[in-house]
Amino acid sequence: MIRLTLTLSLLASPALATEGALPMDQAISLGTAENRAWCEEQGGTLQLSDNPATAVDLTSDGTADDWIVNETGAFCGPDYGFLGGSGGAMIHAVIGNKVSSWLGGAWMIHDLSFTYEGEVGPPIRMLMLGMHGSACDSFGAAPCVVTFTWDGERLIAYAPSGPEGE
Ligand SMILES: [Ca+2]
Repeated sequence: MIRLTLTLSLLASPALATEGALPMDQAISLGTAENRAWCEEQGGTLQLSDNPATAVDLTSDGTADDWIVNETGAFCGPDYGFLGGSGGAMIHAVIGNKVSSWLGGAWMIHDLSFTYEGEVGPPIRMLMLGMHGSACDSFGAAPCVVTFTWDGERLIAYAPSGPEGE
């Protein structure tokens, strides 16, 4: 029954266009606002890597008007140093004016289709983040991938279950 409900809700999900998509510079500014302000409080200036933003389609509306802004290599200069650590650096998904942020080491986008009773459902766009093991209720170096999908209003994740899969 759960499978059927999931399948029906997936089939009924419309592809929603992103309203108010931002140009790259504004997406970078919005995504990095918190660390930029923090760095300025330290007396520094946040410097980003050469290409911190990637245009992607996270909303499945067919338009790569959403952004992943990656702070890997971000530096609070001249004196404070690099941001990030063993858990990676801040990765921001900017969809319109909505920012979702995580500490992560890597990201990728993948489409997944479920098959039910021999029929392949429509693809679901997934943002996959490689994160610190603590995000998966494990130790730091443990493999930990958390997947997010756009529900029309926000990016949602499947909540990790307990270690026994309960
Ligand atoms: Ca889009």
